[in-house]
Amino acid sequence: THSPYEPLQADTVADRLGGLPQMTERIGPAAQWRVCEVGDGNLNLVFIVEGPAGSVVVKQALPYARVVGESWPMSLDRSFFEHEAMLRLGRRDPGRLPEIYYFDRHQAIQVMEHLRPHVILRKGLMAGERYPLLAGQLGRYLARTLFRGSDWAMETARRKADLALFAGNVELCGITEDLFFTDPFHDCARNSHTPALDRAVTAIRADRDLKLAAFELKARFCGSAQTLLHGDLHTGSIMVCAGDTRVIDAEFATYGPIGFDIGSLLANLWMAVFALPGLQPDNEERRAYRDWILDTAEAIWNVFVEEFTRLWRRERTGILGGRELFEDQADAIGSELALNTMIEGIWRDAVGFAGIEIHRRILGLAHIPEFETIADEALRACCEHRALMAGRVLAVERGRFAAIGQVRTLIARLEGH
Ligand code: SR1
Ligand code: MG
Repeated sequence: THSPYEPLQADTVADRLGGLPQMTERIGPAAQWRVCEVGDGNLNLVFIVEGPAGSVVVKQALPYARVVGESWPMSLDRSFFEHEAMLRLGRRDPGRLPEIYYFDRHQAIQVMEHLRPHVILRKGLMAGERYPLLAGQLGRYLARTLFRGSDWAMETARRKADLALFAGNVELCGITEDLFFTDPFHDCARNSHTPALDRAVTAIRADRDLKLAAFELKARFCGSAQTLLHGDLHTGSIMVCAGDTRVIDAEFATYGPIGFDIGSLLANLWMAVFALPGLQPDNEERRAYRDWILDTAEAIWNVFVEEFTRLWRRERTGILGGRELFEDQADAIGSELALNTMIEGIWRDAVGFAGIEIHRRILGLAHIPEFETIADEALRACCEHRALMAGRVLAVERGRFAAIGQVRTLIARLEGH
Protein backbone atom coordinates (compact mmCIF):
# COMPACT_ATOMS: atom_id res chain seq x y z
CA THR A 1 0.00 0.00 0.00
CA HIS A 2 2.98 2.32 -0.33
CA SER A 3 2.73 5.07 -2.88
CA PRO A 4 5.19 4.37 -5.69
CA TYR A 5 8.73 5.71 -5.31
CA GLU A 6 9.06 9.20 -6.67
CA PRO A 7 12.10 11.47 -6.61
CA LEU A 8 11.67 14.66 -4.62
CA GLN A 9 12.03 18.10 -6.19
CA ALA A 10 12.60 21.33 -4.33
CA ASP A 11 9.01 22.39 -5.04
CA THR A 12 7.45 19.05 -3.99
CA VAL A 13 9.26 18.58 -0.65
CA ALA A 14 6.71 20.59 1.37
CA ASP A 15 3.75 18.69 -0.13
CA ARG A 16 5.41 15.31 0.26
CA LEU A 17 6.91 15.71 3.77
CA GLY A 18 4.77 18.50 5.26
CA GLY A 19 2.59 16.02 7.14
CA LEU A 20 5.46 14.49 9.10
CA PRO A 21 5.56 15.51 12.76
CA GLN A 22 9.30 14.70 12.70
CA MET A 23 9.62 17.66 10.32
CA THR A 24 7.01 20.14 11.50
CA GLU A 25 7.79 19.79 15.20
CA ARG A 26 11.43 20.53 14.47
CA ILE A 27 11.26 23.26 11.80
CA GLY A 28 7.69 24.57 11.80
CA PRO A 29 4.75 24.46 9.34
CA ALA A 30 5.35 23.34 5.75
CA ALA A 31 3.70 26.45 4.31
CA GLN A 32 6.74 28.42 5.51
CA TRP A 33 9.50 26.05 4.38
CA ARG A 34 12.28 27.15 2.04
CA VAL A 35 13.85 24.23 0.15
CA CYS A 36 17.13 24.14 -1.70
CA GLU A 37 18.74 21.17 -3.48
CA VAL A 38 22.44 21.10 -2.57
CA GLY A 39 23.59 17.59 -3.50
CA ASP A 40 26.92 17.55 -5.31
CA GLY A 41 27.85 13.92 -4.64
CA ASN A 42 27.88 11.05 -7.10
CA LEU A 43 24.64 9.33 -6.13
CA ASN A 44 21.84 11.13 -4.25
CA LEU A 45 19.53 14.10 -3.95
CA VAL A 46 20.19 16.30 -0.91
CA PHE A 47 17.90 19.15 0.16
CA ILE A 48 18.23 21.70 2.92
CA VAL A 49 14.76 22.48 4.27
CA GLU A 50 14.49 25.62 6.40
CA GLY A 51 11.42 26.57 8.39
CA PRO A 52 10.66 29.27 10.94
CA ALA A 53 11.84 27.06 13.82
CA GLY A 54 14.94 25.43 12.34
CA SER A 55 16.29 23.40 9.46
CA VAL A 56 16.92 19.78 8.47
CA VAL A 57 18.62 17.88 5.68
CA VAL A 58 16.56 15.55 3.48
CA LYS A 59 18.52 12.94 1.56
CA GLN A 60 16.92 10.71 -1.06
CA ALA A 61 18.53 7.93 -3.08
CA LEU A 62 17.92 8.01 -6.82
CA PRO A 63 17.33 4.76 -8.72
CA TYR A 64 20.47 5.40 -10.75
CA ALA A 65 23.99 6.77 -10.22
CA ARG A 66 23.68 10.54 -10.44
CA VAL A 67 27.29 10.89 -11.62
CA VAL A 68 26.58 8.80 -14.75
CA GLY A 69 22.82 9.15 -15.26
CA GLU A 70 19.90 6.79 -15.81
CA SER A 71 22.04 4.46 -17.90
CA TRP A 72 23.52 3.16 -14.60
CA PRO A 73 20.52 1.89 -12.60
CA MET A 74 21.15 1.53 -8.88
CA SER A 75 19.03 -0.11 -6.23
CA LEU A 76 17.21 2.10 -3.73
CA ASP A 77 18.09 -0.48 -1.06
CA ARG A 78 21.33 1.39 -0.46
CA SER A 79 19.33 3.89 1.53
CA PHE A 80 18.22 1.10 3.89
CA PHE A 81 21.80 -0.10 4.39
CA GLU A 82 23.01 3.45 4.89
CA HIS A 83 20.39 4.02 7.57
CA GLU A 84 21.24 0.75 9.36
CA ALA A 85 24.95 1.62 9.22
CA MET A 86 24.44 5.20 10.41
CA LEU A 87 22.53 3.90 13.46
CA ARG A 88 25.32 1.47 14.36
CA LEU A 89 28.22 3.84 13.73
CA GLY A 90 26.42 6.54 15.69
CA ARG A 91 25.96 4.21 18.66
CA ARG A 92 29.59 3.10 18.53
CA ASP A 93 30.92 6.66 18.68
CA PRO A 94 28.11 8.86 20.02
CA GLY A 95 28.03 12.41 18.72
CA ARG A 96 30.20 11.80 15.67
CA LEU A 97 27.34 11.29 13.15
CA PRO A 98 24.35 13.49 12.38
CA GLU A 99 21.19 12.64 14.26
CA ILE A 100 18.62 10.83 12.07
CA TYR A 101 15.05 12.05 12.59
CA TYR A 102 13.08 9.98 10.06
CA PHE A 103 13.54 7.19 7.54
CA ASP A 104 11.20 5.98 4.78
CA ARG A 105 12.61 2.83 3.20
CA HIS A 106 10.14 2.78 0.33
CA GLN A 107 10.87 6.34 -0.79
CA ALA A 108 14.58 5.95 0.16
CA ILE A 109 14.35 9.17 2.19
CA GLN A 110 16.29 10.07 5.33
CA VAL A 111 15.70 13.26 7.29
CA MET A 112 18.64 14.25 9.45
CA GLU A 113 20.31 16.97 11.45
CA HIS A 114 21.38 20.00 9.42
CA LEU A 115 24.99 20.45 10.51
CA ARG A 116 25.87 24.12 10.89
CA PRO A 117 28.30 25.82 10.47
CA HIS A 118 30.00 22.69 9.17
CA VAL A 119 31.44 22.35 5.67
CA ILE A 120 32.62 19.31 3.74
CA LEU A 121 36.17 18.59 4.92
CA ARG A 122 37.45 18.33 1.33
CA LYS A 123 36.24 21.89 0.65
CA GLY A 124 37.74 23.15 3.89
CA LEU A 125 41.11 21.64 3.00
CA MET A 126 40.98 23.15 -0.50
CA ALA A 127 40.32 26.53 1.13
CA GLY A 128 43.35 26.12 3.40
CA GLU A 129 41.36 25.83 6.64
CA ARG A 130 42.72 24.19 9.81
CA TYR A 131 40.59 22.18 12.24
CA PRO A 132 42.22 21.70 15.64
CA LEU A 133 39.89 18.91 16.83
CA LEU A 134 39.82 16.96 13.58
CA ALA A 135 42.60 14.45 14.21
CA GLY A 136 41.50 13.53 17.72
CA GLN A 137 37.84 13.15 16.78
CA LEU A 138 38.54 11.13 13.62
CA GLY A 139 41.20 8.95 15.27
CA ARG A 140 38.79 8.05 18.06
CA TYR A 141 35.88 7.62 15.59
CA LEU A 142 37.94 5.11 13.60
CA ALA A 143 39.06 3.17 16.68
CA ARG A 144 35.60 3.07 18.28
CA THR A 145 33.53 2.18 15.23
CA LEU A 146 36.02 -0.31 13.83
CA PHE A 147 36.71 -2.00 17.19
CA ARG A 148 33.10 -2.07 18.38
CA GLY A 149 31.82 -3.60 15.13
CA SER A 150 34.32 -6.44 15.26
CA ASP A 151 34.67 -9.94 16.73
CA TRP A 152 36.62 -8.45 19.63
CA ALA A 153 33.62 -6.52 20.83
CA MET A 154 30.51 -8.33 19.52
CA GLU A 155 29.07 -11.60 20.73
CA THR A 156 28.26 -14.35 18.27
CA ALA A 157 24.53 -13.89 17.61
CA ARG A 158 24.54 -10.13 16.98
CA ARG A 159 27.75 -10.23 15.04
CA LYS A 160 26.55 -12.99 12.69
CA ALA A 161 23.20 -11.24 12.22
CA ASP A 162 24.96 -8.02 11.23
CA LEU A 163 27.33 -9.86 8.95
CA ALA A 164 24.32 -11.38 7.18
CA LEU A 165 22.44 -8.06 7.09
CA PHE A 166 25.23 -6.06 5.48
CA ALA A 167 26.06 -8.90 3.09
CA GLY A 168 22.87 -7.69 1.43
CA ASN A 169 24.50 -4.41 0.39
CA VAL A 170 25.80 -6.26 -2.66
CA GLU A 171 25.37 -3.58 -5.25
CA LEU A 172 27.43 -0.90 -3.54
CA CYS A 173 29.97 -3.41 -2.30
CA GLY A 174 30.35 -4.56 -5.91
CA ILE A 175 30.93 -0.96 -7.01
CA THR A 176 33.77 -0.65 -4.52
CA GLU A 177 35.28 -3.94 -5.65
CA ASP A 178 35.30 -2.79 -9.28
CA LEU A 179 35.98 0.94 -8.94
CA PHE A 180 38.82 0.64 -6.44
CA PHE A 181 40.61 -2.55 -7.27
CA THR A 182 40.00 -3.40 -10.92
CA ASP A 183 38.96 -0.50 -13.18
CA PRO A 184 41.98 1.79 -12.62
CA PHE A 185 44.40 -0.96 -13.59
CA HIS A 186 42.96 -1.78 -17.02
CA ASP A 187 41.38 0.06 -19.94
CA CYS A 188 37.82 0.28 -18.61
CA ALA A 189 35.19 2.42 -20.38
CA ARG A 190 34.21 4.12 -17.09
CA ASN A 191 37.73 5.45 -16.54
CA SER A 192 39.16 8.84 -17.43
CA HIS A 193 42.47 10.59 -16.77
CA THR A 194 44.31 13.79 -17.54
CA PRO A 195 45.59 13.32 -21.14
CA ALA A 196 49.13 14.36 -20.20
CA LEU A 197 49.27 11.22 -18.03
CA ASP A 198 48.86 8.89 -21.04
CA ARG A 199 52.38 7.45 -20.84
CA ALA A 200 52.22 6.99 -17.07
CA VAL A 201 48.86 5.25 -17.43
CA THR A 202 50.21 2.87 -20.06
CA ALA A 203 53.08 2.04 -17.69
CA ILE A 204 50.69 1.48 -14.77
CA ARG A 205 48.58 -0.94 -16.79
CA ALA A 206 51.71 -2.92 -17.66
CA ASP A 207 53.00 -2.91 -14.08
CA ARG A 208 52.68 -6.50 -12.92
CA ASP A 209 53.76 -5.81 -9.32
CA LEU A 210 51.19 -3.05 -8.96
CA LYS A 211 48.40 -5.17 -10.45
CA LEU A 212 49.38 -8.03 -8.16
CA ALA A 213 49.15 -5.64 -5.18
CA ALA A 214 45.70 -4.47 -6.37
CA PHE A 215 44.63 -8.11 -6.72
CA GLU A 216 45.90 -9.04 -3.25
CA LEU A 217 44.26 -6.01 -1.67
CA LYS A 218 40.99 -6.76 -3.46
CA ALA A 219 41.13 -10.28 -2.04
CA ARG A 220 41.73 -8.78 1.40
CA PHE A 221 38.79 -6.37 0.99
CA CYS A 222 36.45 -9.15 -0.17
CA GLY A 223 37.63 -11.89 2.18
CA SER A 224 38.36 -10.22 5.49
CA ALA A 225 35.12 -9.42 7.31
CA GLN A 226 36.84 -7.93 10.36
CA THR A 227 34.35 -5.18 11.12
CA LEU A 228 31.51 -2.98 9.87
CA LEU A 229 33.14 -0.35 7.67
CA HIS A 230 31.80 3.03 6.68
CA GLY A 231 33.02 1.89 3.28
CA ASP A 232 33.61 5.31 1.62
CA LEU A 233 35.45 7.37 4.22
CA HIS A 234 37.03 10.05 2.06
CA THR A 235 37.19 13.75 2.93
CA GLY A 236 33.87 14.32 1.11
CA SER A 237 32.15 12.05 3.66
CA ILE A 238 33.18 14.21 6.61
CA MET A 239 31.73 17.55 7.73
CA VAL A 240 33.74 19.89 9.93
CA CYS A 241 33.81 23.19 11.74
CA ALA A 242 36.27 24.56 14.28
CA GLY A 243 34.70 22.67 17.17
CA ASP A 244 33.19 19.55 15.64
CA THR A 245 33.67 16.69 13.16
CA ARG A 246 30.86 14.51 11.74
CA VAL A 247 30.86 11.50 9.49
CA ILE A 248 28.11 11.23 6.86
CA ASP A 249 27.15 9.07 3.84
CA ALA A 250 27.59 5.48 5.02
CA GLU A 251 25.76 3.87 2.07
CA PHE A 252 28.82 1.80 1.08
CA ALA A 253 28.82 0.13 4.50
CA THR A 254 29.98 -3.47 4.43
CA TYR A 255 31.92 -5.90 6.58
CA GLY A 256 35.58 -5.66 5.59
CA PRO A 257 39.13 -5.15 6.83
CA ILE A 258 39.71 -2.50 9.50
CA GLY A 259 42.47 -0.87 7.46
CA PHE A 260 40.08 0.04 4.62
CA ASP A 261 38.40 3.07 6.22
CA ILE A 262 41.73 4.22 7.65
CA GLY A 263 43.56 3.90 4.33
CA SER A 264 40.77 5.68 2.40
CA LEU A 265 40.90 8.64 4.77
CA LEU A 266 44.71 8.90 4.90
CA ALA A 267 44.93 8.67 1.10
CA ASN A 268 42.60 11.63 0.72
CA LEU A 269 44.70 13.70 3.12
CA TRP A 270 47.88 12.76 1.27
CA MET A 271 46.24 13.61 -2.08
CA ALA A 272 45.28 17.00 -0.63
CA VAL A 273 49.01 17.55 -0.05
CA PHE A 274 49.96 16.49 -3.60
CA ALA A 275 47.32 18.88 -5.02
CA LEU A 276 48.56 21.93 -3.08
CA PRO A 277 51.01 23.18 -5.76
CA GLY A 278 48.04 23.43 -8.15
CA LEU A 279 45.81 25.23 -5.64
CA GLN A 280 48.02 27.71 -3.79
CA PRO A 281 51.08 29.79 -4.69
CA ASP A 282 54.42 28.48 -3.44
CA ASN A 283 55.11 30.37 -0.24
CA GLU A 284 55.72 29.90 3.46
CA GLU A 285 51.99 29.65 4.16
CA ARG A 286 51.53 26.78 1.71
CA ARG A 287 54.48 24.89 3.19
CA ALA A 288 53.07 25.33 6.69
CA TYR A 289 49.65 24.13 5.51
CA ARG A 290 51.21 21.09 3.86
CA ASP A 291 52.87 20.27 7.18
CA TRP A 292 49.57 20.71 9.02
CA ILE A 293 47.82 18.21 6.73
CA LEU A 294 50.65 15.69 7.14
CA ASP A 295 50.65 16.24 10.92
CA THR A 296 46.88 15.68 10.92
CA ALA A 297 47.23 12.39 9.02
CA GLU A 298 49.88 11.22 11.49
CA ALA A 299 47.83 12.31 14.48
CA ILE A 300 44.75 10.46 13.18
CA TRP A 301 46.76 7.24 13.01
CA ASN A 302 48.42 7.81 16.40
CA VAL A 303 45.09 8.59 18.11
CA PHE A 304 43.57 5.54 16.42
CA VAL A 305 46.31 3.32 17.90
CA GLU A 306 45.96 4.89 21.34
CA GLU A 307 42.18 4.51 21.43
CA PHE A 308 42.19 1.05 19.85
CA THR A 309 44.69 -0.02 22.52
CA ARG A 310 42.46 1.38 25.28
CA LEU A 311 39.44 -0.46 23.87
CA TRP A 312 41.44 -3.66 23.48
CA ARG A 313 42.40 -3.54 27.14
CA ARG A 314 38.98 -2.51 28.47
CA GLU A 315 36.26 -3.71 26.06
CA ARG A 316 37.37 -7.09 24.75
CA THR A 317 34.12 -8.93 25.37
CA GLY A 318 33.32 -10.47 21.99
CA ILE A 319 33.98 -13.73 20.19
CA LEU A 320 37.70 -12.93 19.97
CA GLY A 321 37.92 -11.47 23.44
CA GLY A 322 40.68 -13.91 24.22
CA ARG A 323 40.34 -13.42 27.97
CA GLU A 324 40.39 -17.17 28.57
CA LEU A 325 43.66 -17.41 26.68
CA PHE A 326 45.42 -14.49 28.26
CA GLU A 327 43.86 -12.90 31.32
CA ASP A 328 42.86 -16.08 33.18
CA GLN A 329 46.53 -16.82 33.35
CA ALA A 330 47.28 -13.16 33.96
CA ASP A 331 49.10 -13.26 30.64
CA ALA A 332 49.24 -9.53 30.00
CA ILE A 333 52.22 -10.02 27.71
CA GLY A 334 50.30 -12.44 25.49
CA SER A 335 47.43 -10.00 25.22
CA GLU A 336 49.74 -7.13 24.30
CA LEU A 337 51.53 -9.28 21.72
CA ALA A 338 48.18 -10.11 20.14
CA LEU A 339 47.31 -6.39 20.10
CA ASN A 340 50.62 -5.46 18.46
CA THR A 341 50.16 -8.10 15.77
CA MET A 342 46.68 -6.74 15.09
CA ILE A 343 47.85 -3.14 14.82
CA GLU A 344 50.72 -4.09 12.52
CA GLY A 345 48.28 -5.89 10.22
CA ILE A 346 45.80 -2.99 10.26
CA TRP A 347 48.60 -0.55 9.38
CA ARG A 348 49.90 -2.70 6.52
CA ASP A 349 46.37 -2.96 5.09
CA ALA A 350 45.72 0.77 5.54
CA VAL A 351 48.91 1.67 3.65
CA GLY A 352 47.98 -0.67 0.80
CA PHE A 353 44.37 0.55 0.57
CA ALA A 354 45.61 4.15 0.56
CA GLY A 355 47.74 3.34 -2.49
CA ILE A 356 44.70 1.89 -4.26
CA GLU A 357 42.45 4.84 -3.33
CA ILE A 358 45.00 7.22 -4.87
CA HIS A 359 44.99 5.29 -8.15
CA ARG A 360 41.25 5.10 -8.43
CA ARG A 361 40.78 8.84 -7.76
CA ILE A 362 43.15 9.76 -10.61
CA LEU A 363 42.50 7.00 -13.14
CA GLY A 364 39.01 5.67 -12.42
CA LEU A 365 35.43 6.98 -12.56
CA ALA A 366 35.23 9.07 -9.40
CA HIS A 367 37.82 11.85 -9.44
CA ILE A 368 38.38 14.46 -6.73
CA PRO A 369 38.06 18.25 -7.04
CA GLU A 370 41.52 18.90 -5.56
CA PHE A 371 43.02 17.68 -8.83
CA GLU A 372 40.08 18.39 -11.15
CA THR A 373 40.05 22.11 -10.40
CA ILE A 374 43.71 22.61 -11.38
CA ALA A 375 43.12 24.38 -14.71
CA ASP A 376 46.71 24.17 -15.96
CA GLU A 377 46.79 20.65 -17.42
CA ALA A 378 50.57 20.22 -17.19
CA LEU A 379 50.56 21.26 -13.54
CA ARG A 380 47.57 18.99 -12.81
CA ALA A 381 49.32 16.05 -14.47
CA CYS A 382 52.47 16.76 -12.44
CA CYS A 383 50.52 16.78 -9.13
CA GLU A 384 48.62 13.64 -10.10
CA HIS A 385 51.75 11.85 -11.28
CA ARG A 386 53.53 12.45 -7.98
CA ALA A 387 50.47 11.11 -6.15
CA LEU A 388 50.40 8.05 -8.42
CA MET A 389 54.08 7.35 -7.72
CA ALA A 390 53.35 7.54 -4.00
CA GLY A 391 50.30 5.32 -4.47
CA ARG A 392 52.37 2.68 -6.22
CA VAL A 393 54.95 2.52 -3.42
CA LEU A 394 52.19 2.40 -0.78
CA ALA A 395 50.35 -0.44 -2.52
CA VAL A 396 53.32 -2.54 -3.64
CA GLU A 397 55.60 -1.98 -0.64
CA ARG A 398 52.89 -1.78 2.01
CA GLY A 399 54.87 -4.10 4.28
CA ARG A 400 57.90 -1.85 4.49
CA PHE A 401 56.36 1.19 6.23
CA ALA A 402 57.26 0.57 9.86
CA ALA A 403 55.85 3.93 10.95
CA ILE A 404 53.63 6.63 9.46
CA GLY A 405 56.57 9.08 9.47
CA GLN A 406 58.03 7.06 6.60
CA VAL A 407 55.08 8.09 4.41
CA ARG A 408 56.02 11.72 5.06
CA THR A 409 59.56 10.95 3.88
CA LEU A 410 58.18 9.31 0.73
CA ILE A 411 55.96 12.31 0.00
CA ALA A 412 58.83 14.75 0.53
CA ARG A 413 61.02 12.75 -1.85
CA LEU A 414 58.33 12.79 -4.56
CA GLU A 415 57.59 16.50 -4.10
CA GLY A 416 61.18 17.15 -5.23
CA HIS A 417 60.70 14.86 -8.23
C1 SR1 B 1 29.12 5.28 -8.89
S1 SR1 B 1 29.64 5.71 -7.36
C2 SR1 B 1 31.25 6.32 -7.52
C3 SR1 B 1 31.89 6.69 -6.25
O1 SR1 B 1 31.13 7.70 -5.62
C4 SR1 B 1 30.99 7.42 -4.25
O2 SR1 B 1 31.17 8.54 -3.48
C5 SR1 B 1 31.99 6.33 -3.95
O3 SR1 B 1 33.26 6.88 -3.63
C6 SR1 B 1 32.02 5.59 -5.21
O4 SR1 B 1 33.17 4.79 -5.37
MG1 MG C 1 29.13 9.66 -0.61
